[in-house]
Amino acid sequence: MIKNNLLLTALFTAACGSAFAQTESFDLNSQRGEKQDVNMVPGKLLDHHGIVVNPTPHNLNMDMQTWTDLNAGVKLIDKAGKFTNDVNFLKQNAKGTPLNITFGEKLAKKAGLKKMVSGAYLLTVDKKGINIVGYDERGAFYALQTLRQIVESPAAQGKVPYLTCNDYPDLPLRGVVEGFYGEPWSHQVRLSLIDYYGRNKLNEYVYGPKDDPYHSCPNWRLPYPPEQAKNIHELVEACRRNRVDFVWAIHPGQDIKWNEEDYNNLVNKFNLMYDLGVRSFAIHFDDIDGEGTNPSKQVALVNRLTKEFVKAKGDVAPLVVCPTDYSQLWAKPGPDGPLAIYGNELDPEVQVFWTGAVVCSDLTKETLDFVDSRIKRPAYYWWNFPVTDYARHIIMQGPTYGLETDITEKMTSGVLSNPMEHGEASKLALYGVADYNWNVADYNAIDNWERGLVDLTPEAHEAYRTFAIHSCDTETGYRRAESWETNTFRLADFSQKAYNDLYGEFDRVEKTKSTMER
Ligand code: LOG
Repeated sequence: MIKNNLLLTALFTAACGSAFAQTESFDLNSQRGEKQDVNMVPGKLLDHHGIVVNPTPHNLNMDMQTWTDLNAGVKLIDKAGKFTNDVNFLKQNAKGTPLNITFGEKLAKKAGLKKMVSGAYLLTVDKKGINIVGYDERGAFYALQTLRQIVESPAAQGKVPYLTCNDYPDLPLRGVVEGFYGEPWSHQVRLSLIDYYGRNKLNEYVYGPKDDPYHSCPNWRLPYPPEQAKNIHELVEACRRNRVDFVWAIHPGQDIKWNEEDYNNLVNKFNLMYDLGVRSFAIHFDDIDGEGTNPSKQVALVNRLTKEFVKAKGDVAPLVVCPTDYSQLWAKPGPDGPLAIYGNELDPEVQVFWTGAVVCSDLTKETLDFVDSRIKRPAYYWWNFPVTDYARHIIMQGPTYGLETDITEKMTSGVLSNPMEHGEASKLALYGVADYNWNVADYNAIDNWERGLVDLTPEAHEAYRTFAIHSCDTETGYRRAESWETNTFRLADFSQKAYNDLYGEFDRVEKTKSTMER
């Protein structure tokens, strides 16, 4: 489905800021509307002294005078036997530096972890060797990611300074929703992205490509064909290796009937996915019209599934739901409105998505206040960035910004980015999403972007930067700062210097492609 028609209606709606109720005969464009003002990118480039870790850790203290050389290898002491495959960035050697990995709430308390949450860890390097205590298995895995990034940093080259890092995530749910219209990601791209999530401490991947017919209409009731089923099982396994929760989403709302038959169809499909290894599920009621939009029926369905499927299975995570009123643009605000029905009736364990003031919008306290007070829980922020299904000729490469830095887990359970159909090209934006979610107050958009460019293309980051800085804005929709270092001029203001500078930049742009391909 192409989404970039009728933008005028959407722009008009956004400009007027008026609530826009869903129309009788459903038209997706009636739900369009994005932020139109372009702000400066916040933050500034920092000097990391050659040690780069993403997401930015809390409490990383390094003694740059004293180093342990790991080039001779480490002696892994892994009582739980969970991390053999995660330390292959280091040589193993029975006589090497001890690398001791443990995890668990009790040990974490004893070790003095600063925050008792999933993903928290304490990493120390001293004369005794390397010691890792995770709050949970995920936390210990994250400590290894921090260690790997330090060891691989330009200033380290296989060595690690004495350090302590008492680190934890600010927001509990950090990740990606493959939730765009257009060509779903290939299996290979998904696998590459899942590794990238693990490396950057993202912990959730919601699978919900709008144009997968087995996720949405017409085939949501049917099993996946064998080849696709096998691939989904592989994604679940890849997520497990990366300590990422794979959430399989269903989008049944356009033709669901609120009867026993369709309830059973849904449970049956969930069971098929359960058999492929899926242990987390979401139900998306976005972008639909007709019967399926009924909020009381949606809530009753999710509550019944919680009782009869999630709780009955015992090893399935609480459900996630995207209401039809997922944006302030048309959400009915009243005490009997759909969000209030969610707040009053929906099982308190269920997570609820929200896209903000409009469809593609900044994360603000204001919009979280609006939604949280109605749904009576912290919203799960579905951030429509860097998605470009409404502007498909654009490859969004700009800094990840538009996220207020005084947000806490009491206001949102986390930011879930909806990327472009170009999965690899979305990694730069996700580098920022991961950083923001982990360490909200220290988030520095420009610095993150500069680091991300180097991380993704160490050999060609200058060329990538030239391409990226000129490929940020969507031109319509969610506007983004672009080309902010390039000065254009009127002929009347011509000077040789201004001309040379501009010409130089055009020259660099022209060479970008060949440099990057090399
Ligand atoms: C869709 C989403 C799409 C996005 C951006 C949500 C919850 N749903 O207007 O699938 O990728 O806009 O175009 C959407 O955002 N609806």
